[in-house]
Amino acid sequence: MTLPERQLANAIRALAMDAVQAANSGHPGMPMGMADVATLLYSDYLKFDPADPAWPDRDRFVLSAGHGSMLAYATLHLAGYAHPTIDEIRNFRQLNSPCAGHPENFELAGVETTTGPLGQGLATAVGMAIAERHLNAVYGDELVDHRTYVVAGDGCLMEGINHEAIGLAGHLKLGRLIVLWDDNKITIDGATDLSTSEDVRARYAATGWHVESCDGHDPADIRRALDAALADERPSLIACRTIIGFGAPNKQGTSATHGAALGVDEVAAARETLGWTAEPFVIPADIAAAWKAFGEKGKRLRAEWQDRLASSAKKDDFEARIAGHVTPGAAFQAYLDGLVAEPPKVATRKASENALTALTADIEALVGGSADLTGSNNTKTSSTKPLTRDDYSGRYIYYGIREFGMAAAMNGMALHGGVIPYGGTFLVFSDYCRGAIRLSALQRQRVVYVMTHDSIGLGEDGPTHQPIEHLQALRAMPNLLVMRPADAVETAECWAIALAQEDRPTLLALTRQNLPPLRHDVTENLCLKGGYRLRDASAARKVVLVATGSEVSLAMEIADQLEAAGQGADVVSMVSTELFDEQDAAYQASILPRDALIVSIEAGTTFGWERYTGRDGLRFGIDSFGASAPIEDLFKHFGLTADAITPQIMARLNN
Ligand SMILES: Cc1ncc(C[n+]2csc(CCOP(=O)(O)OP(=O)(O)O)c2C)c(N)n1
Ligand SMILES: [Mg+2]
Repeated sequence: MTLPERQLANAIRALAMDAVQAANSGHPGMPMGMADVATLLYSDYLKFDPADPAWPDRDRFVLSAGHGSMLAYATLHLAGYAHPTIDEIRNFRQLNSPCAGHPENFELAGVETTTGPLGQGLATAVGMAIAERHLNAVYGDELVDHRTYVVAGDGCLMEGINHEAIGLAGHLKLGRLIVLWDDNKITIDGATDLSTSEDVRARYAATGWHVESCDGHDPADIRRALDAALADERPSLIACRTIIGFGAPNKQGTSATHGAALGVDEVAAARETLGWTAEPFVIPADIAAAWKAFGEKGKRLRAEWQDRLASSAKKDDFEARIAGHVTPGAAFQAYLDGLVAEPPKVATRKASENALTALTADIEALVGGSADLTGSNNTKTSSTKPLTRDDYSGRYIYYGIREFGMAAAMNGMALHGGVIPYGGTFLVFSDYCRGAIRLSALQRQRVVYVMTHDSIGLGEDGPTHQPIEHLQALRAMPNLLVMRPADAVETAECWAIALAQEDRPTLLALTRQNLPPLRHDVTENLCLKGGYRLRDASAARKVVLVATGSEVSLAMEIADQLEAAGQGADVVSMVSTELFDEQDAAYQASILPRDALIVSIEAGTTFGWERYTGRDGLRFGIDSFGASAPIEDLFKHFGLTADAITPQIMARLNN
């Protein structure tokens, strides 16, 4: 490097303050503070090739402190990625610019993950580091050998998810994970000593991490710390002591630089202080050339990697693995046929395990796990041996009691590629994962959430464990497929659908209690329609009973009673409202005809079911918290029995 590092870093500072000034919105402090660290990372450490941002063996760079998005946009631009262009940076935070307020993985190649909700970027990076080690164990150093770098702020380290994430990473000894902490002692409200007196280094050390500190504005010291991190076999935290807003003479070191434009005068003063004479959005040619040269090493490394791949016996397998298009194989078909031959009365969580047993045998990319509920979620199969610090080739992760950490790690695995993650907990604890489920959906990632104990049907554990509002709350989330199968056949169909969703996560809501078999044909995956007629009315149709999961068999009982009273009733299994909503209007009308009384039955909130029943329909569910009791008593107590429901439907029909 012929230019002083400081000048190269000032290119980041200038772009950050000018873009934020132009938008009159954004966060200049963090990019200006971490510019020196980022410059050294890009010049000497990060393995990347701007010509192929998706190169599977690239290092992953995660900007966990997503508010500092201009750091990501500036470095990608300067390093020579096709995007963002300088015009796109000029339009920072404006409609149609890929330079969104916070980095979005679907806007820019090179943004490895969407960040902004503090702490989650780091937790996602843990999943990337797990996927890297796993694929390394499967394909060897010659095809998979890269690192995951994270830039995280005080906020990322303060969030609760941070502790879940580093606990998992320390335990699994993810030595290729390096977190660069922007230790600027400032957050929005002011100095960090307003709200914390934690010894962060000690916490990381106690969690099995290697910890370094450095002066984040001294390239030689940053280099020393990074070299020490590379040499250590534990995951590393590097506390980079920095000054937020470095270079803005009157505002640096204060929260005033955190999240607002510096102002015209302060930007001018910063130019003076930094010795930066170029006009806004202009990068002097020598500095631009030096930045572009950073990618040269990666270009060569990628070419060498490409050669190794071309001559590898594992080439086809590896490429298919990264492409990630999977279809259930022979074992799965045999399992389906067995369900028809001998229909089982099982809980859908058990049916899920049975489907998974077949799927994990055929599909190596599936990596499962549970947040300490393996025996309850039924997520482990004979094909998935534990993934441990001593054997990363395993395909089952004991996440511990870390639901949020698990969900974020699964996002990281999916984003990394080569792995299709699924993981379990109780449905009620989807609340604990919700922030990460939301990022699965926003980032369009194939993550499968196996959420069992999906209603009061779990019985004695009581209201803290009984989901009420969860199904509808999850259905309200865009781009999340929520599926609640009614028996073993539907559960298998749901799994096949989940694996085919390359651009969205799926959440399977599964029962603890046994359910009778309802489907006796597997020629067509009926769950693909989201809602379908499981049973036709015998008498002239007056009623359509729309139920999900465990309540579909209840609807069948009610239909029997209605038919006995001369009232024709269809039964619709509404396994996924999202998929049903995607069907054409004619299909929807054929399933939910306007001339029938539509009745919804789900052992959860009735909120939102008007969407299908109309205001004139009937909705049966639970609009309070549950209770602790045996299952039969609970369904009776909450009025979810045929004997309680049928008379109410009859009364409405006779009205
Ligand atoms: C989960 C979450 N909570 C709150 C915020 C809002 N927020 C954005 S940045 C920030 C302060 C973060 O402080 P720090 O990480 O030290 O960033 P710095 O001010 O040093 O740039 C907050 C509270 C957020 N983005 N995510
Ligand atoms: Mg800070």
